[in-house]
Amino acid sequence: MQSLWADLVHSRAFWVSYVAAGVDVFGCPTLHADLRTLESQPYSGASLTFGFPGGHLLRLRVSAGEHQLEHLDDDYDNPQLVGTMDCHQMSDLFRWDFEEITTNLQQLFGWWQSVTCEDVNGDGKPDLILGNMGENFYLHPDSSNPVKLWINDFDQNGGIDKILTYTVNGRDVPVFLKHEMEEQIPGIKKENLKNEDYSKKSIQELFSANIINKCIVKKVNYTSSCVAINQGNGKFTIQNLPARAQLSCVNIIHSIDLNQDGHPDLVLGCNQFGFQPQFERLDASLGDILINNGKGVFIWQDNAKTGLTLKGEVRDIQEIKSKTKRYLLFLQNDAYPVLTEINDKETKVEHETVKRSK
Ligand SMILES: [Ca+2]
Ligand SMILES: [Ca+2]
Ligand SMILES: [Ca+2]
Repeated sequence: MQSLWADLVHSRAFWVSYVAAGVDVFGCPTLHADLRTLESQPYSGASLTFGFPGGHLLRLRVSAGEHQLEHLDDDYDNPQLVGTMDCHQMSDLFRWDFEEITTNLQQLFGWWQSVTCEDVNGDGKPDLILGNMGENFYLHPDSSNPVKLWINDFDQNGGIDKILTYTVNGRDVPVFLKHEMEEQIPGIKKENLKNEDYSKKSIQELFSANIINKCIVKKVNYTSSCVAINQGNGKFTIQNLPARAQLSCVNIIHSIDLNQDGHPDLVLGCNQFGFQPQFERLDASLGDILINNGKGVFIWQDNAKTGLTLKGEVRDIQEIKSKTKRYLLFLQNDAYPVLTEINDKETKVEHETVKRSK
């Protein structure tokens, strides 16, 4: 997150960025930007940015100068502000002017981890590649069985709490067990509820209507990483990425024409380990390479072929060019960066761990 904002502050291309923002399932702020596209847009006046606080498409007019962005960077680090932030609040916070556009993405509430903009089918309209939690996570919400995050001061002790629920037979049932809930919301211990009774109750039965009605409720109904093909006029066709790319979350998407056939391909950085124990880790990806068939359909490449063996939590991918060669630098959480040389002919990369000199 820090590096992203550093990019925003130091890049004079911020007004052409694509931003996805929202609050993730654990209440953490999520904000993602793609700064590479629409570079020919003018500095001032209206510009385009897309935001996804659960599927909303926003048009952003940025009038803020660099000085203000530096100020915003400071603001963003304030946890009280970001804790319940959505894009409309961001608008106030950042003094950016968001205008909502009606699209068919508005029903697509994901655990969005990343977004990249690229015209993947070559029709001249920019499409969106959206990194999500994938299809291998502990919770499997869908459009009729959403996971919800309920935010309120449930025990009225002055501190904001959050409760995660999933849908069982149309009821919103807490994900966490009674003792786990009590750790977070000690006030509910006073209820003296038996484990057996607790396990049968929905959140609406555990708390009064007065509290429930005042909750901020965020929902997730879609976990696949996907490509949103832009049909124009706010209409997007959703294509899920291949099944093998759904085995882990997609933290970072790097668009690059790996095989030099004129069609943008994708390199995905994946994995997250920091979940609560019952959710286990998302660690099934070694880094994914997807080759574009020219129509925006991506074909997953076997790691034995691509040479990628990234076992860590990949957080960023940067392209580095020399006069004759192309490289990808993978940054992994709590691990050495990995530098790979792209072998254009074989869609293959050669690994080299970058170690700090002592
Ligand atoms: Ca397109
Ligand atoms: Ca509380
Ligand atoms: Ca290609």
